[in-house]
Amino acid sequence: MALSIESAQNIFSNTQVPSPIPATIALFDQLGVDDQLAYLWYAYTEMGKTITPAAPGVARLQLAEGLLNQIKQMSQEEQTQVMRELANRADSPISRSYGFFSVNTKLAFWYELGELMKQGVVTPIPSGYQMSPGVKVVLEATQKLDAGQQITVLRNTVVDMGFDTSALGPSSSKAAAEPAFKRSAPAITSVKIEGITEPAVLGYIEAMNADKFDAAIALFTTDGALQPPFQKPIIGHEAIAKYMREEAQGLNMMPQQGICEVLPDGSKQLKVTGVVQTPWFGVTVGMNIAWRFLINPQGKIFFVAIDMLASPQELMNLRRV
Ligand code: 45D
Repeated sequence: MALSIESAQNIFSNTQVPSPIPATIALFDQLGVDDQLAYLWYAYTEMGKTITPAAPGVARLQLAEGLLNQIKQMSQEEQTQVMRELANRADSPISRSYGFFSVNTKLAFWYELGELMKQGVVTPIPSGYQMSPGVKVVLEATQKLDAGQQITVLRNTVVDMGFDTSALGPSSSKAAAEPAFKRSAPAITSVKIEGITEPAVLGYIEAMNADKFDAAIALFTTDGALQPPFQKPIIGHEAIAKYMREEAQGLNMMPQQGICEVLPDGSKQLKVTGVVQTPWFGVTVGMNIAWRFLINPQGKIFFVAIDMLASPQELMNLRRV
């Protein structure tokens, strides 16, 4: 029987629990634009403290420099207006340029803007702003999340800002090469996962922990797919490679345990749980995640989904039913 991505998406579906992350983002989406910016500012002043200062990197900040310089020259009212346009996903020149940034360049742009706010060069919250009760509701919902979930909410809101350029095709100016993240610690070279001996899975983690994306992709079937948290599957070597270069650099993957089941046709489904660290926060924030792999009878990865766990208890949830 041929494997299908649709059926692969449903492996171990009985162990999936609704995530509080989209629920929190849904509350955020209901806020007015000034309330959204205020919520993000309060949330960021709490969580942003542990961002690794070197993470944005000089090369990446250069990609955002043009926009940041324009904003620095503006009056306070104009600065506030730009931030509203970004949050509203408006079709304005700055919001369009931002929309073409990669995920990490968007984060670096806001990181630097935050620094400029601390220096008093850029205005944080509109003058005369009055907080509505809804902001408190979203902040309280956010406080109930673990640290890894909180930074995911922050990341996803930043990614969603700016004009949606996906329908416009690639940027007219030559797409900038994605700068590298510096690894602070040497890559973990021999991976051990309790309950797992599958070479494709161990090889995948080892390659990803060294940013060897070509080696990781060689483990996939040509029609293989990778499904990031809260996203649709990314299909085929080229698309997965592009995604990994933009979003999977510098990650520390620490899988802990897993289960493997052999299916009648010789393919295998595996679920592995563990912790992932992003180069933005280093060792200070761990994200509890699960990988769900479908390996074909020839030992190649046909599908892998990465899911954020709803709670740390889910790390141990490897039962089948
Ligand atoms: O003034 O196996 C605001 C894959 C506005 C690959 C701001 C993966 C107001 C395959 C915006 C708030 C990648 C899928 C200022 C595995 C304001 C694979 C500034 C998983 C100043 C395992 C805000 C990887 C700022 C995972 C600067 C799960 C916010 C990766 C910065 C997860 C926020 C990574 C940052 C995450 C958030 C990174 C830097 C969640 C970073 C989050």
